[in-house]
Amino acid sequence: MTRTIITGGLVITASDELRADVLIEDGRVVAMATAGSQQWTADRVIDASRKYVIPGGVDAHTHMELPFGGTFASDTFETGTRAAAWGGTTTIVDFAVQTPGHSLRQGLDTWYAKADGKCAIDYAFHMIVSDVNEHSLKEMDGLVEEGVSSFKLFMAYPGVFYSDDGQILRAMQRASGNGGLIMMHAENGIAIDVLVEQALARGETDPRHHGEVRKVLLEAEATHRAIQLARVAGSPLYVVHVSAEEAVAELAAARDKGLPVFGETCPQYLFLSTDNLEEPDFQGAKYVCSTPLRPREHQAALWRGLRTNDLQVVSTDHCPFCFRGQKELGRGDFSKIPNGLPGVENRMDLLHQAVLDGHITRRRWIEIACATPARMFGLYPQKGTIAPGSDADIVLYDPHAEQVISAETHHMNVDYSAYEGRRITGRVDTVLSRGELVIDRREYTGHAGHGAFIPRSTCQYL
Ligand code: DUC
Ligand code: ZN
Ligand code: ZN
Repeated sequence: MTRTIITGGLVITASDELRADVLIEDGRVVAMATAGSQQWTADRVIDASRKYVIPGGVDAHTHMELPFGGTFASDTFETGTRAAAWGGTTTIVDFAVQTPGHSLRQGLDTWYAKADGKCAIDYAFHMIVSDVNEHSLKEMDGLVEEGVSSFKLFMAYPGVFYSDDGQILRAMQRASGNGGLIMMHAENGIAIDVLVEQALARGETDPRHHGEVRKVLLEAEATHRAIQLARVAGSPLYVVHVSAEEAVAELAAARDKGLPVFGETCPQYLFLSTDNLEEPDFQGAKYVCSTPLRPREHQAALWRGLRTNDLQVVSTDHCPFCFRGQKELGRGDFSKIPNGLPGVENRMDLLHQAVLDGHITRRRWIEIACATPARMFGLYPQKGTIAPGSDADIVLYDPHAEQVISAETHHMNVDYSAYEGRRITGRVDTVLSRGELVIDRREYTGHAGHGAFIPRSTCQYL
């Protein structure tokens, strides 16, 4: 039996802040006590004075090695989970993909194989359903039993991931019966594709046009439609990567009616804007993702939504493509730029900066980045908190350290940073995953294969 004590830090969870010592045995938290009040013996004592002791981050939206636009997201499960650990995230929920014409089983098995033996931290899966048919609907039940209890559908990307309203309704009906949670990419992709074609015909080929054709109204319309379809089906709904004020308003109206509707936003929508998409010399391609970045006025509504709980989760939608060789596929045609931004390493730090900037409180930081994603996706209290019985996924966070985010120093396998040059106060110092040191005072001590697949229960808000 290995015993570790973390002493003298400020333990912050979604509900409490207290000076406490934390006792870990065999990978789990077994006790907490007022700092210095117990004479525990241990094999290892970790001094957390002047540091926060926080739950490891739970990033509920990543795409390691996602095939997209003729290429693959550049982080593997090995590089991406190592970078996540560097950034204080100890669990990711990645998206397994069903390829049209194939079963959910085949898609999920491909993702198990990609991740097996590669991960530095624990991981779980959602399932992207891109071919809703009698067989895949039946398969959803088995996946919920297996611990893959959430299903992403797309109202965007016709011909790739897209489902029509009838398919969406059927999947929602199935989820309402089996306890699954439907996650929605809410953009009207049929209308967007018309606008893309028209923009290209006018010679509008630069990255900024990606933001212009993917209109706020088409996000708001799809969000509204997804909510109504979920009501008809009697299913809960989780809208991913919410970027527009008008989409937040749709979620808020639904929640005011008491509907089981949830919303996630991402750091890129909180910290970046169409100003980035407009950067010259094709640099805007670095910021092409969908939903797209919005004019900066939308940021206030997103922060407000996070404070009022109209938005509950901040995940990254980490989907990195290198500028050289990948984003460049879209030179001369913005619709060929692979969609996605890197960020799995930056989320906890950016949100800590948001605490200092007065957008959210410290406990809300932990709630939106750790506790709520764990509850939303059936991982709590194993993940997302520090409490007796929880996995010892713990971050020692130095709230006073200064850092400048840069591709020169980050650990993600991508040749640029979306936050290049941004000054952050606060930095991860030490990371434990199930009691094992993965980062020890800014040294990587983890290894591929430590991370385990974690089967999930169903959404814990229902
Ligand atoms: N959006 C992205 O930006 N990348 C991958 C898929 C998605 O929906
Ligand atoms: Zn999406
Ligand atoms: Zn995504």
